[in-house]
Amino acid sequence: MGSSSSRKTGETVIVKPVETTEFPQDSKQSDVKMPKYTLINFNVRGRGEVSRILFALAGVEYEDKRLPFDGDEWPKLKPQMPFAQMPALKIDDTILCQAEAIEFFIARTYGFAGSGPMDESRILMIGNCVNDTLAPLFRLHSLPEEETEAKASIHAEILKKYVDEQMPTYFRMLENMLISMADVQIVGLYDWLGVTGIELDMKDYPKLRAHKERITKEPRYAAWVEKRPKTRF
Ligand SMILES: N[C@@H](CCC(=O)N[C@@H](CS)C(=O)NCC(=O)O)C(=O)O
Repeated sequence: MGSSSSRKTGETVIVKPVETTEFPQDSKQSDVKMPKYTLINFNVRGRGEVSRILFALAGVEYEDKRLPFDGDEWPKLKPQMPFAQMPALKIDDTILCQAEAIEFFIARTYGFAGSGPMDESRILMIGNCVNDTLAPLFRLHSLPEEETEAKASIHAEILKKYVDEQMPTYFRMLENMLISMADVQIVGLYDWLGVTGIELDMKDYPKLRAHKERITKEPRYAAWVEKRPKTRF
């Protein structure tokens, strides 16, 4: 094999074209058919909103099907849902349920699940922490106004668990990642905290403030918030 050191100055070097493997015609980008997505949920942000935000961030079209709480539309549809609950995501003729599984599908498909198994697992770890915090928040939300003592104790539980014990770790883990599903889940948590009247004093948490700004100022996120149906939660 002739080495470059044996070439004379000015000698024409013939570069043999590298043989390439042609992609089969049907897998070329232009021929890829986008699935038809339908996200089905009640007419609330609720457990469907992280998925809606992920779709907005990805710039992906989907049908945002919202059912009223009353009327017979949901009772009729319920038996067709895998676990008789919403949210659900139809991908052409396949149906997924469980909010976090749906979020993960969208995240994984459109690049919001980090890169590789460790990022994915960390994202799911944070998602589980967010869900742990949401559980008492939902309890709080369903308590009648006069249950002030019970409400105060749930408030305290949420703040201790979330703000003091878990939040600092979220941010250490998310720091080096591009926007992920976990960021959107955390922003969804702020939304729920606001709905249940929990004031989160962010002044001592510059990372938390910066995180919230980073996500909520993302132009596609902001545009979705502007145009989404206005619901109480
Ligand atoms: N773990 C499920 C909970 C789903 C759930 O509780 N769905 C409620 C609405 S948020 C529902 O479908 N309620 C109506 C029913 O059960 O008939 C998830 O995360 O998707």
